Amino acid sequence: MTAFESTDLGLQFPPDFIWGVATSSFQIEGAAVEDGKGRSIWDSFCRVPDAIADQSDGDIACDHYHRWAEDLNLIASLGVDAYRFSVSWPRVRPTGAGRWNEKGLDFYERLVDGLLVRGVKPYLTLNHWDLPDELQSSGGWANRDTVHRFVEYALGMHDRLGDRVAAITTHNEPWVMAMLGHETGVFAPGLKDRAIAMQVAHHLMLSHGLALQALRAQGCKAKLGIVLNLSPVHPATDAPADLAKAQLEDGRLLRWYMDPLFKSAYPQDVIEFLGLDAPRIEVGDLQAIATPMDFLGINYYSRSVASAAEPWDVHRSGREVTDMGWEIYPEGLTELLLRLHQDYPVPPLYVTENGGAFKDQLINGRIRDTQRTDYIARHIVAVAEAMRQGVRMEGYMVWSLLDNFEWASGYEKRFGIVHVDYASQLRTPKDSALWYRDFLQRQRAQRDAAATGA
Ligand code: IFM
Repeated sequence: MTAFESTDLGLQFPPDFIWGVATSSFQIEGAAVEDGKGRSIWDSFCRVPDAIADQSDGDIACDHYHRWAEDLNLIASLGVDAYRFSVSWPRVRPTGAGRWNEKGLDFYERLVDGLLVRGVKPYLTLNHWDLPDELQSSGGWANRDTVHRFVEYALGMHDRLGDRVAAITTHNEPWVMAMLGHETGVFAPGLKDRAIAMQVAHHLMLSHGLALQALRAQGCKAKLGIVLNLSPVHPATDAPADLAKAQLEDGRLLRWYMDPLFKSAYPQDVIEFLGLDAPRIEVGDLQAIATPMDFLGINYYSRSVASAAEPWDVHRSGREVTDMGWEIYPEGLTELLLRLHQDYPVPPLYVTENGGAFKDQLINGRIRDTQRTDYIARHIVAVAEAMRQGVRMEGYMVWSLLDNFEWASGYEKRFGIVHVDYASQLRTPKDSALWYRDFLQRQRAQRDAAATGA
C-alpha cells in the first residue's frame, strides 16, 4: 500500500478552497487554421527543423476545439471547482491587431457558458505563449507596441467574457517566454539574445500592469492576477561560488518578477550582472507593474540546484525524477510558499500548475499511474503544510487535465491525469484522475459534515 492510497490524506482544506485542473490553448485545441484563426509563433516554431523532439505540431493536438463538450463533461465528472484554460490570441484576433474573429470568440463563449452550466468556475488566462505570428514580424514582445496590443486584447476579452469568468490571468510564466523563447531559444520564437530576452521580460511585466489598470477602469469583477513559474534555488554545496550562483539564479528566476510586482523595483544584483543587457525602462513602468493584484498563481514542479563548476546532475540527490528529468521535491513547494509569504506582501496564492510527466502504460483500458498520484498527493500535503504555517492559499490546480503537446518535447511527455490516444482521440481517465476525484469528494463530505455539525 502506498502512502497515498487513503484519499483524504488526513487533511481538511477550508470550504472555499478552489480545486481545479489546468490546460492551455495551443497544447490542446488543434484547429490551427480553422474558422479564421491566425498563426501563432508556436505554429511557426513547430515548422523549424528539429525544434520539436518528435517533429510534431499543434495542428490537431487533442482536438479540443471540436471535442470541448466531451472535455467539459470530463472536467465536471472529476468534481473540480475550477477549470484553468487559456485563450488563443490569434484565434480571437488573428493578426494581434485590427479585426476580431467572431468565430473564435464564439468558441470561448461556448466554453465559458459550458463550464458555468456544469457548475465549474472559469479561470481564464490571456497569454499562455501563443502570440500572433504577425506581431512577431514586428518584433514581438521585444517591441513596446505589443504591450499596447495586449492591453487591447485584454479589454476585448473582458468585453465578451468578463461578466462570466471567475478570474483573469494576464500571463502564464513570463520567465519561460522571455528566457526559453529569447535567451536559450529552445521555445518559440527561438531567439538567442540576452538583451532581447530581458526587454521581453520587462514588456511582459509592463503589459500585465497596464492590462490590470485598464481592466479595473472597465469595472472588471473577475479576480485579476499573474502566474509565475518559481522554485527555490539551492546551492549544490556551501562553496562561495555555488552560493553566488544560487543567489544570481534566484534573482533571475524569482526576484526579477516578484520584486517589481511587490516592491516596484528590479533586483540590483541582477541589473549589475546584466550590464548592457539590462532592459530599457521608461518613467512610470515600475509603478504600473506594481498595480495590486487579487491573486498570485505559482506553477511549481521541482526545485532548482545551482552549481558553479559543472551542470548539476539531478540524480545526485538520489531522489526520484519524473519523465522530464525533474527531481521530485514536494517540500520545495512548502519552502517556496513560505518564502513568498515572508518576503513579499502577497495577495492570496494559488498553485496554478503542479503535476508530473511519467511513462504511462495503458493495459486493458486502465492506466495505473501510481507515481503521478503520489506526486500530486505529496504536493497537496506540501500546500497544506504551508497553510498550517500561515500562508494564505486559495486554490490548487493539477497540470494537466489531458495529455497534450508538451512544447519542445512534442507529444512524447504525458502530464495528463486523463490519457489521450492521439490516433483515435479517445480519452481515458488514469488512476490519478480517479484518485483526485475521490479526494475531492472526500473533502466535500468532510466540509458538509463540519457545516451540519455531524
Ligand atoms: O506544459 C507546461 C505548461 O504549458 C506550462 N508550465 C509547465 C508545464 C509542464 O512543462
